[in-house]
Amino acid sequence: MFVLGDQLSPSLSSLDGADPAQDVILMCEVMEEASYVHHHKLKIALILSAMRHFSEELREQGFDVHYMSLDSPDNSGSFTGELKRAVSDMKPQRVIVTEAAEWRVLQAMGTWEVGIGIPVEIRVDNRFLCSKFEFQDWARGRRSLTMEYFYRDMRRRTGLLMNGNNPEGGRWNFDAENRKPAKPDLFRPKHAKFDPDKTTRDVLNLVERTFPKNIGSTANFSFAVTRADAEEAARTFVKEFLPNFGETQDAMLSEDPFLNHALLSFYINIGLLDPLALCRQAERAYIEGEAPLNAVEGFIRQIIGWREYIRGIYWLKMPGYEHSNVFKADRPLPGFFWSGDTNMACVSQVITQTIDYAYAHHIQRLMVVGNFSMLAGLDPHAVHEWYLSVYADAFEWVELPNVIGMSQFADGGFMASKPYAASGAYISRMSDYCDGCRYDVSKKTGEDACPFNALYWDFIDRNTAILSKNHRLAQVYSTWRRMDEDKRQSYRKSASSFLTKLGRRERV
Ligand code: FAD
Ligand code: DLZ
Ligand code: SF4
Repeated sequence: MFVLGDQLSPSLSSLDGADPAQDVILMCEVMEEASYVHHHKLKIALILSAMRHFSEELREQGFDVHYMSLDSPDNSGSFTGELKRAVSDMKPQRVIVTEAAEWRVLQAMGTWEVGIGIPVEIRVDNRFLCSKFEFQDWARGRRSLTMEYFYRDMRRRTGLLMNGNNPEGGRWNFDAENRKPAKPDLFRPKHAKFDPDKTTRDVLNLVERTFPKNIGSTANFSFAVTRADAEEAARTFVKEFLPNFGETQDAMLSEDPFLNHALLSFYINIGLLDPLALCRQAERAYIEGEAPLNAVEGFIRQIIGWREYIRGIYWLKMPGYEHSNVFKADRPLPGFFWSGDTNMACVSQVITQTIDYAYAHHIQRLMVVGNFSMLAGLDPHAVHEWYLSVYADAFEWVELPNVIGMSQFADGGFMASKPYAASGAYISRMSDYCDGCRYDVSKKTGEDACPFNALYWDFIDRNTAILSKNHRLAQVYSTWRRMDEDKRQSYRKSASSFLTKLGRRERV
């Protein structure tokens, strides 16, 4: 059995029926995976340390695990190379794998049987609740792939928060009660943190030595790297944060980057936590009166709704989705994406936090960095590679549709019914960032005005041909057309002046 770095689950389909007396498990740290983008140091360290701990877990169950470390002189550097060597050393009768989560690796898997000359059985990844084929069936013949309808099917299918055939509380979605701004709260509990053990410390040294120029620092490492610790993080979330999860879901605070978010995506994505078990845990908190329905429904929707839907979209659209670019945007990423060094307090906060923790929550990713990237016309492929590099939870199957479809609208609206574009007013309403900003959010144009204001209208104006027929933007285009020409010109001028500075790499 060949187990990959995001397959660290005892329930993995490739391990189903495995017999410690005769089966051998192969796991390998390889340069190909560690360098297809310049991953954040914390992301590489999390995956390698969790892999090493999982290999120990398997050994404790009596399995013979062949583990190749990244710095071993024999390491061939690729999954295919390591599999070939293992097959030539051990002469197994067959190889069993669980399908890779990413298109790139699944393509390679498809070549293995011919390459190594023995049967390779590729099993479905049943940690996802909706298989690729079930999603294709759901999508077939629909005019629009609205997440909400997919989510309702998933509720019926799992029975989560269901009362017979009806949704608990009489409604499927309680978002109307969510999404409020937040106030600083010194008494907000702290998320679970874990001190690195010897195995993790070895990995941290390896990562600093091997990837000295990658973004971030391993000094901040406090992730769980074992199932037991990830489960502790999940318990802490459900007890301390879930009750307030919905309310502050869209809020952003300078001094509190995590608010009531789960900080569990990295553990779910590498297999340390089971998504369905986590949802059942959240449901139990509701049944036992420990968390309100709006919070629990909101959390469960993110996992059985958004997470599964995003994966379905990825497999519908690959290959080629990564090159979507409906707006033909081609501006390179500004240098501050790697340093946080910009006068825009919101962008600076989110990027600095990303460098520090390899984490930002959904609205920070969508409405600050993503929104800025789309309004400024940054090349969506470069934006995608940035997201894939900097977040510890970033695997292409989940990152790509979120970036290309949801945040950049680069697929022309296959996924989102309208672009998530917003002026400074939205950021000001949902955060305290504007209080400490060199720009004035209430000013619309000019040197001191919040750049998001002019960029927003410039984006609307320059993409009229693509967006003006979108009925969800009818009001926006009607406002733009009713503006007097001087005002429209001053928006265009302010945006152009900002983008010129950006192009000249001046500090903005
Ligand atoms: P919470 O906000 O507490 O949500 C709970 C869980 O719901 C998450 O752990 C996650 O498993 C799931 N979830 C919520 N929203 C989504 C979503 N849109 N897609 C998939 N799962 C979701 N998520 C990733 O896991 N990897 C990525 O690379 C990634 N890239 C993103 C890029 C952009 C531009 C955007 C807008 C979103 C991206 N997301 C990504 C989705 C979401 O932002 C993260 O899942 C979330 O911020 C993780 O933090 P959390 O565990 O505190 O989540
Ligand atoms: C992301 C990643 C990294 C950085 N390193 C490894 C590795 O050395 N070995 C491994 O098995 N997996 C790694 N991964 C995760 C893989 O990229 C992931 O399993 C594939 O993308 C399949 O989806
Ligand atoms: Fe961001 Fe504009 Fe607010 Fe500054 S004023 S923090 S740039 S939204």
